Amino acid sequence: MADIPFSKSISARLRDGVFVVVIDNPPVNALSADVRSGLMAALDHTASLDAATGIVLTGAGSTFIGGADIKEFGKPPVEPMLPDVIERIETFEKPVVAAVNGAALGGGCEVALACHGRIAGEKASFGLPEVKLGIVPGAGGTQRLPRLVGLVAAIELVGTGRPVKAAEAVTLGLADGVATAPVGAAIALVHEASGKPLRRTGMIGVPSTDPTTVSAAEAKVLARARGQSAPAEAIRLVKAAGELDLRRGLAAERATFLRLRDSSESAALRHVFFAERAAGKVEGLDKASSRRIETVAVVGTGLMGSGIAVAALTSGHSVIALEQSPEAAAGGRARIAETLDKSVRSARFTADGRAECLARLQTTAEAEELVKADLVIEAVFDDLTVKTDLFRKLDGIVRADAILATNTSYLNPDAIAAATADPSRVVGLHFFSPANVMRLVEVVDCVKTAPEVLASALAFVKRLGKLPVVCGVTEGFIGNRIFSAYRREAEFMLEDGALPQEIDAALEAYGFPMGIFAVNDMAGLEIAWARRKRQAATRDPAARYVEIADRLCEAGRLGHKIGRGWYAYPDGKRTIDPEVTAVIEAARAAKNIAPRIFTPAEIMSRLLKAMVDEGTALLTDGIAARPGDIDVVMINGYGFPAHRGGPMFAAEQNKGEPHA
Ligand code: 3H9
Repeated sequence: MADIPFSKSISARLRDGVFVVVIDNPPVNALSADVRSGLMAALDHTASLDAATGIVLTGAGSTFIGGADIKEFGKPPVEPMLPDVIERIETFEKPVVAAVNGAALGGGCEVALACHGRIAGEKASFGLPEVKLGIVPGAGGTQRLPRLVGLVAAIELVGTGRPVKAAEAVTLGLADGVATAPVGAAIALVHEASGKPLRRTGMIGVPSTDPTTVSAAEAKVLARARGQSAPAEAIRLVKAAGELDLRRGLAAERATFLRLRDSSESAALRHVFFAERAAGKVEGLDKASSRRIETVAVVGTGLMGSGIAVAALTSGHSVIALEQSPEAAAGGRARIAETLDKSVRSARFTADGRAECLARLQTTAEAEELVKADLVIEAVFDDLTVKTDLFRKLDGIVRADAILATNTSYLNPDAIAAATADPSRVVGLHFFSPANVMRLVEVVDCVKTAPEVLASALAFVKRLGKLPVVCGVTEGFIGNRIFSAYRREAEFMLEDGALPQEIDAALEAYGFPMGIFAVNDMAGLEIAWARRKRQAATRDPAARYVEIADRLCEAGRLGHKIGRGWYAYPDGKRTIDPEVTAVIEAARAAKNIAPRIFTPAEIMSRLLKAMVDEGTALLTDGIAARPGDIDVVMINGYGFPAHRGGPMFAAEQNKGEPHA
């Protein structure tokens, strides 16, 4: 029997007496209007089709259903609405089983939850990630999930948006089984369920749970929610599932979904979603020209180098780590193994995976070994002479088609590239520390970088599972340049009357995990101090310069690791230190500045303006391609709260007045 089309993206075929309905709406089978109407039509058709015992729902390609179509948000609603399709599935007179071939997310998970059975393929995952978009599930997720997995697991999954893989889904009771061929197994389940009372999820009672355990689960999720409202709303609705009947629970959920969908928090998070996907794209760049990178060499195995090595190993690459001596190479191997161990301990990685990674790692002190590398990333001391010497040497060793990447944070990569005979093969890959954890990588398109080298670097960063943002050459690239600008503004305010703890409190209330002075303490004050000293000779003497940080460094206050910086850290706890206040007051007195009071709103307004002004300059100079790229960098590298959308988005929303 041929496929029967029900809409552009829905078709079905009878297989072993079961109607197999396939959702084919690339790229992720989102539940667009055409999918919803096609599903309704397929259900109507099957109801009257005597030859069909029931339905199996599955997705074409590698996704089951990626959720509601986020691009439809904010547009006039088009019937049928998703909750109606889902109700039709749940109340359908014949068995409907989901064959979950890939990700079942958001509305996709809600469709699966309403089916009378769920078979997970080996690549399946289930998740309700709506809170990450500033909303709650809007088609029954908060009401049906706790009926299958209980309140505690539902609070965690809905409150954090964490997806679960096939095996965990079965353990939780979310899936009925895992199969290599999920459609076949789902067909068998339809036959098994036929003629028996159907298991309608909405009719199942929510298992009763000890209220203390529920409160503990709630507190754990809310502790991580940091100023976002969606997680608390999602938890309230999950708990309501234990108290209200399905109809009233669904009505409460829908009302909350619609309210949050129109909120500024959700608009910001949707902006971030699309900005992250746009960031790695370069207009006119031929992705197909990228070279396959299998063997990666990392030069230097300090904190950054070993983190990069781990990121490359865990994403399936072979790694050659080069050090200056056999002893240092052995030390590097130990550091990489220890980082892998940590990943195993924090469940980011399995013990088997660790052993397999170490088998793909070669550590050496012989630079000639790098002839095997497709890509060499240097992560040595950030000094121009050290790096140019290294690149000159590498240039004579590596293959002609190998790519050379520098991980410099502040040096000019064009100057590093100039040390090679072929600067077109040089690109910047600015990782953030710890490089095996942080997603952001600034991919620096140097003046002479060849397009295929840039395309290869982007593809490599994506294969690492990381988030590439392309930027041009400028001191500090996108992130550190903006960071420097707003740190300068923070220091101006210090001199004018604000204290570090007041500035940090304003940033933290806005949603930053840590204020800028606390961040400086964590990073250590010595690197920026060394830079200031380097720049001293060329600094414009007429430009305002705040000396407070220099005074702290001279007093040995180099940050958290020695227990003293902008704060004191007795027992590791951040504490206001009168000695710092005295240094600040002395600096004000030396310039005859009469301190004034700053409100948190003024502090934030000035810091955001500094970020936006610098961001605008980066766009004007062509260093960043889109305002969204700047937002993505600040959110993923510098703790800017995602639910504010990034500095450029916040400024745009507030029409020139960036403080929301
Ligand atoms: C929801 O469901 C609400 C319901 O509770 C209630 C409704 C009433 N819509 O990430 P990728 C695009 S809220 C539209 O690179 P991957 C994406 O922009 C939704 N477009 O692929 C990109 O486009 P482009 C809850 C979407 O393989 C392309 O697809 N669902 C959607 O790395 C490829 O994306 C979510 O939050 C969408 N829902 O990962 C899931 N999703 O090529 C969000 C993706 O033009 N999606 N696009 O740049 C994801 O997490 C990942 O995309 C997924 C695939 C894991 C599915």
